[in-house]
Amino acid sequence: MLATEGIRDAVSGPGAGHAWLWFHPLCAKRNSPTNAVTGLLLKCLHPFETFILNLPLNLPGLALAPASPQFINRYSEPATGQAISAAQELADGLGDAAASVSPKYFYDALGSRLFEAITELDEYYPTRTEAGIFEAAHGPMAQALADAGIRRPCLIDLGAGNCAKASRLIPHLQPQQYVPVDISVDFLRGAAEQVQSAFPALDIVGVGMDFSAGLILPPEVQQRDRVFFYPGSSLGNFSPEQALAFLRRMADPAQGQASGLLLGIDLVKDKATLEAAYDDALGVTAVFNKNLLRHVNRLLGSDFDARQWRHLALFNESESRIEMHLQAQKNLSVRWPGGERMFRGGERIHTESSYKYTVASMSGLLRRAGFTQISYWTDPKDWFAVFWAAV
Ligand code: AVI
Repeated sequence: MLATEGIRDAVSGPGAGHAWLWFHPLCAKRNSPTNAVTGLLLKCLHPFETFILNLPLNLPGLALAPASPQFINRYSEPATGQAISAAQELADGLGDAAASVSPKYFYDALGSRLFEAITELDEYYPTRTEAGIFEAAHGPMAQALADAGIRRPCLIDLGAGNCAKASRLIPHLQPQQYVPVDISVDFLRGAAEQVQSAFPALDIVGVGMDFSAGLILPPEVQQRDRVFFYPGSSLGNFSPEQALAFLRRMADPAQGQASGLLLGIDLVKDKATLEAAYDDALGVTAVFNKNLLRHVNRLLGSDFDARQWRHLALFNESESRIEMHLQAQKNLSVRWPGGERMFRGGERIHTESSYKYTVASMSGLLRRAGFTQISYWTDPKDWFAVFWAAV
């Protein structure tokens, strides 16, 4: 009763009797009385008088348990009719003459934590540079949404991870609903719970899904004023053709139904800065790259030995992309149920491309995808850009 005592004292003076909280059942969100922000009644019994007050829930000192976010896991189900299983996709990529594994397989629970560590490295400038842009320009960004007629957006956070970036924006954009989406389901569940603790009144719908395979969101996600939030230059992990198709799906009224997009994208810069960002002195990115082999072993049943592989990160200037590879240190073979692959020493598995754009090339891509009213903000070195694009 500690929490209510503060309120009772504020209302009726010390020693005025006892107090209790009452929640209006019609306002209560499923399993979550604390979300009934609009309908909290406090009734204070006094030896001589009765006070009935309608108070907001976020009173200082009102230490109630936070609400739980809704969580919908679509990851084990195919996101489109044509979707193939992870094991089949992995076997196909490893069987190609130029072997590859999709970078989405970096993000098991350990991979997600390793990526968090990468974002703290001195060499990995994108995360803190982007954070600086959001910090400096959240006012104009909120204004850009308002200018597009969007006041209480449904903020859809693609590849939400630890939800840290959106959490910093939520107070400025005041979303009606927050929808963190990620393939790393367990990690996302924990992160969504933390956001809910920080914003108990916010309607949160966590969605576990592989959004690279399709952007049709569950019916629990609000259809009006959808603003996709795609920070961190994750769009750069698609080829430009895939990026265009993805942005088109986002803008499509039959799929993503976006009203707008807030997009963070890394810009072209000198090769040394780019390569250091993907091959840091501590070797964290190397571990992140090799952890993919453990994840593949679990999904495919393969017998990769991470010690036999070397991390490589190179800037391919003609393609305007950083490439990450795993290179076999000697001749070796890898087996999995129903398949096998021999790798010669020096042969590579292409694990990631991270495309770098110019402001002009990204603006062009957004326009071709159907977005209009494009604005952007950059940092003082022009290393990174945040775009706002309305449909
Ligand atoms: C998530 N993505 C945008 C990161 C990037 O920079 O391409 C992934 C990453 N790979 C190595 N370091 C970071």
